[in-house]
Amino acid sequence: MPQKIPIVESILSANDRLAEENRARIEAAGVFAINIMASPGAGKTSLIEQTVLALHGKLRIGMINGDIATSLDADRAAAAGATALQVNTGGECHLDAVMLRDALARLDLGAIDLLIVENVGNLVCPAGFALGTHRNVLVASIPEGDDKPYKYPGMYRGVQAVVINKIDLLPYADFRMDIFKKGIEALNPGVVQFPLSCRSGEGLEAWLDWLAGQVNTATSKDGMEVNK
Ligand SMILES: Nc1nc2c(ncn2[C@@H]2O[C@H](COP(=O)(O)OP(=O)(O)OP(=O)(O)O)[C@@H](O)[C@H]2O)c(=O)[nH]1
Ligand SMILES: [Mg+2]
Repeated sequence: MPQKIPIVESILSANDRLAEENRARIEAAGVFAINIMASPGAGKTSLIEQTVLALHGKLRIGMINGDIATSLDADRAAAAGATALQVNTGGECHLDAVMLRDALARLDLGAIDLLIVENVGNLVCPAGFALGTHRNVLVASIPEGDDKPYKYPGMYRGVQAVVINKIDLLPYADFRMDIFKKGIEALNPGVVQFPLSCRSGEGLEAWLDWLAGQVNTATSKDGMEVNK
């Protein structure tokens, strides 16, 4: 049994090394990158669509979508105005640094300011694989329930922002916002949170301001500040 542990560790450290190479490549192009993670259907692509539409003319946005199959989400991001690329993982439940490296080779980084990676819909696997992005963002949503921080702590611990999507559904769901936020605070004290609705647009402004601020701060410095 103990022999298995070093193997897992070496896979993860190989991934971390590649993630650092990805980051160097992204930064050399002056691009800021975020990794969006969430359960299936939480609203990752909807948030990307709204972000691309709202920041049109201010930031040039590239999108890499990781999905098990189809190019539906990359098509949606492209229709909103992003330079979008689809990665099909062929069954894998997450993106890893190798997949991102191969995708980066196919994307013109010189033509974008902000890269948004949409990870595979899953609240467990993506948290274990660094990609080389500057920020990890979790999209939670009201219909998933208020117990998710308690049940999926790894995901909630490893992010620098939490979007709480579908607040338009609050009147129809037994979602206790205080319990939910308490769970987040216990795992990731002080993490920035954005309750919003991609459908109604409520709350989107705060998210957009934060994101644009992150991009501007990072790209106006010599070298980017990275939260792993
Ligand atoms: N009511 C409501 N529905 C929303 C909102 N945001 C997204 N949806 C709906 O939720 C469903 C899933 O949204 P997507 O953006 O495709 O979710 P996703 O996380 O990208 O899904 P996967 O990529 O399949 O994991 C769609 O039917 C959206 O229209 C919202 O704020 N309110
Ligand atoms: Mg999607």
